[in-house]
Amino acid sequence: MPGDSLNVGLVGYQFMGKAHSNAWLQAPHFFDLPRQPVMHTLCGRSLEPLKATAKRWGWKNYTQDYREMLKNPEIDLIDVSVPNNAHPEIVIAAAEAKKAVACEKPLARTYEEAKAMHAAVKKAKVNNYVWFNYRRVPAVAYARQLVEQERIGKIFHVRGLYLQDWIKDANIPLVWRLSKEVAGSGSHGDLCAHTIDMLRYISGDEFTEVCGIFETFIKQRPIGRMVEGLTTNAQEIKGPREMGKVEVDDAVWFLCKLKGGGVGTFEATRFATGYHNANSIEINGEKGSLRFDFSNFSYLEFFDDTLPASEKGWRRISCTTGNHPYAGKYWPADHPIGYAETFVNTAADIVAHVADSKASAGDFHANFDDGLACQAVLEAVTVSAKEKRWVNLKEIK
Ligand code: SOE
Repeated sequence: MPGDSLNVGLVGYQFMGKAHSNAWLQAPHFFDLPRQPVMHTLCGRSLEPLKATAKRWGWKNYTQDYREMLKNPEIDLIDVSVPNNAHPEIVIAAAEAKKAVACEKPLARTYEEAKAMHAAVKKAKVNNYVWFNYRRVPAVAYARQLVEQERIGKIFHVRGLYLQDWIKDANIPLVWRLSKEVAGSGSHGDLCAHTIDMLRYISGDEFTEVCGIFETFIKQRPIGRMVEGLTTNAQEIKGPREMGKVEVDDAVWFLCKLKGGGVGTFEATRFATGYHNANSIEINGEKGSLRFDFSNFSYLEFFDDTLPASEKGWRRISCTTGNHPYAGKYWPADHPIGYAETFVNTAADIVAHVADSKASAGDFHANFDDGLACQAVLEAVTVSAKEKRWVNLKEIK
């Protein structure tokens, strides 16, 4: 119903909470939306930062108990941007309360948890969304269009790399992203989840078998909290500290086979000195190749092998024109958007989908089907690394 509002309750206000707050705030400024997202309630554990964050971003209310939001009939959608161990309880309760749910990636710590969350949204028949925000980089969405237009043809190779370096200092504490109990895995669930999803999205292909290895370079770290985001002031925490065992991967590599016959290599690490957030993917097909690198956010590289030999070469396409996905909503060509807008684009697509599931380009992706498919790949790699063997996805599902 055009003109209606969409009341959002957001759980979590740290790094992702900030990205989501900004997304709900900005989406109606750039997109003509069929419903108006209203930043109804922000939920978090610690009262003072919660109050301050609610005020800063313009959330109308705040609460320390997410169940209050579930009881409130005014709230339409529960947005979950808390650490992974808290996803299942909140998502399942929100579905049971018949709220639409938008959950951060990875869906959960394990396939079993993700399956229960998936079953809950299916049973309750509520709209479900996963914030795989890199799908909504214009260049990534354009890559998918080129695959759909059969410009790449049969896929031979895929190469996914997600490189960070923020924990290579041994003084960085055992923060939640490094806790098996809280995060489930390390760089694997945090970073590979994105690349796995990007590959599924761009290619429309599915993983069938994987073979992986994990490495943990620093086995013990001081117990402590991360301030926010991916940084902590290591200077402040030097000196004698209680140490804890690192039980997650610092880095992961895996090989994969795809349903369409292609093969792939993936790597994710938090120890790639000099790379703070380098997310890249490359696809080589029969008719052409695609390359996306987050550090060149606005560009998609395309090699069209169907051109006459004299015209062949890598093209660097600036995905900022009105014809490129999302780009026309913002600024004139070559006035680029960035990381924050991947969340704004996601929020806009969610609102359009909630308003009218059929009119808004069919099924919304990424939904919980996609979240669960990604989780199956994550789990298969985990089993493979543990048991030192190839694992077929059928063993997991
Ligand atoms: C941390 O490693 C992180 O913030 C991920 O959790 C995000 O999903 C990614 O976009 C950037 O890195």
